[in-house]
This record gives sequence, C-alpha cells and structure tokens, in this order.
Amino acid sequence: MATINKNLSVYDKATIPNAKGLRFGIVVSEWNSQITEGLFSGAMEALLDCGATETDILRWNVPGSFELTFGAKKMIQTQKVDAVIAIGSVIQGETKHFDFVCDATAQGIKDLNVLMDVPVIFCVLTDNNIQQSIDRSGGKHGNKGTEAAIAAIKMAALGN
Ligand code: INI
Repeated sequence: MATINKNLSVYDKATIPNAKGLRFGIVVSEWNSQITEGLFSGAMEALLDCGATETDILRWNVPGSFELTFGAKKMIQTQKVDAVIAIGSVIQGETKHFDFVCDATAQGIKDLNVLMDVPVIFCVLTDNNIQQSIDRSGGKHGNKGTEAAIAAIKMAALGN
C-alpha cells in the first residue's frame, strides 16, 4: 500500500477515543534499533497526546521482528493490557531472509489477532532500503509508530 501521499503522523484527535485508563503494551524489536526507537517514540508521543498515562504503558524488547509474535503473546498472557503494538523494522538484504522474516512476522501477528482476545497492532516497516525506513519512522512520510498508536487506541476502545 502506498504511503507516498499519506503522512503517517497526521491524526484528528476529535475522531479518536480518549485513551485515559486504557493499558497499552509495546513490544520493540532490537534489530535496526535506530528505526525501531523512532517508531517507539512516535507511538509513545501519540498515546500520551491522546490521554494515556506513562504508568499504563508497558515496554518489552525482543531480539528481532521474528520474535514479536512470541513477545506479544506472552505479554497478553501475563499482563493486563487492552492492546499491544508490535514494533519492528525489516530491511531488504541480498538473500531471501527478508521475505521469510516479513511473512512469518505478519502471519504471526495476524494469528494472534485471530486467536487471542487482545488486539495486536502491526507496526513493522518492511522496506527496500534504510532511507525508506528513516522516511517512515519520523522522517518525511511521518511516523508509522504514530499511526500504530492511533490504531491501538481505537482497537482498545472497542473492547472497553
Ligand atoms: N530482524 C529484523 O527485525 N529486521 C531485519 O532486517 C532482520 N534481518 O535482516 O535479518 C531480522 N532478522 C532477525 C530475525 O528477526 C530473528 O531475530 C532471527 O532470525 C532469530 O530468530
């Protein structure tokens, strides 16, 4: 899906439920941490801007995007959260590894949404090069972490 005409950081607060009292989990992949930390910052800023409090936001790290599924599943099973944001960045290399990691991560997060009772938001950039990732983690196309936070608030509010 093209993001070229859409700034990922733009949202209309009037259309978003107040996040006060909702509890959010954020699972962050350590791979390409320059990018995933940018996505995390974007998500945090938007959650706080929409009324969430820092004490209601829990962060866990996992080694890579492939591990996001297990991290999110464990968080749902052991913590009280109304939505989880899974943050990762996969960047195309010279081998097919990119495709396997992207497919497994997307399918794993989709499976959690089917099987578990807490929504898991897909905040995983899958880019051809580092510049595309920079552009979408707080750069010229905005921040996918912001978009993910807004999705998390809307989905958490569905169940509350
Ligand atoms: N994990 C990522 O999150 N991004 C990548 O770009 C990446 N690449 O390129 O290999 C990556 N690989 C690690 C993978 O997610 C697992 O952590 C690893 O295979 C161990 O299970």
